[in-house]
Amino acid sequence: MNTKQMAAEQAVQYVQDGMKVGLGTGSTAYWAIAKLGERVAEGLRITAVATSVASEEQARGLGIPLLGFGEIGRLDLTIDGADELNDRLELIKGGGGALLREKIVAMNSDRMIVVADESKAVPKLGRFPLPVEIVPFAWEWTLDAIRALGCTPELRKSGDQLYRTDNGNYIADCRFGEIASAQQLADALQRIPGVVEHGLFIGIASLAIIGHSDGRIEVK
Ligand code: ABF
Repeated sequence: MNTKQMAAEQAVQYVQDGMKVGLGTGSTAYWAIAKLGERVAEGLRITAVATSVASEEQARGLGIPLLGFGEIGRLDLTIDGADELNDRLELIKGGGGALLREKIVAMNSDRMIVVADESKAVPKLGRFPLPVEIVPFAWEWTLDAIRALGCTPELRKSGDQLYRTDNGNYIADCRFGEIASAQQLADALQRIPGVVEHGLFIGIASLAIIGHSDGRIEVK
């Protein structure tokens, strides 16, 4: 079993009968959905919403009952991956481009468990470029405003086209280097009008489950 699978399967132990569950996105969340599918086949009764089309299709294929956002109400638990996490359970997410949907789902959940392998755990956030979703209108000005916060932003590409999120927006990948205060940076980004959302998740994850290559599963 790989380290991502170890972490993801441990997280699924927190899912109880009757829960409403948010399904994350990415190669770690994939294993959580796979395990949930097994448990549903064994009789676990849950309902779920997904943060991406890929996760939705995986869940549907496994027979996990999916509901619309208007039907399910507040979620009990979301299990999702991250690109980086620190000891305060502050996260960088959005490497896969779904940060807005992931944040909406996580913030409508009573609990979010982040699952990751050991490579994602860092003392300080910022080695991974912070994804920031911005509207296409006047993107040059928005990029200037982000740059003024002390980073080198780069618009994400997909082949020779600019990458578009599921919401039709651009992603600026922002190299800040070590982020001294995630909260201050989040506040500053939120004040820029062209910024739709950023990949800093602060005060959202309540538990992190980290798989280590020596077989240890760390819970924090
Ligand atoms: C999602 O998938 C994203 O927020 C993050 O970018 C990515 C992590 O993927 P993986 O688990 O494949 O590293 O959770």
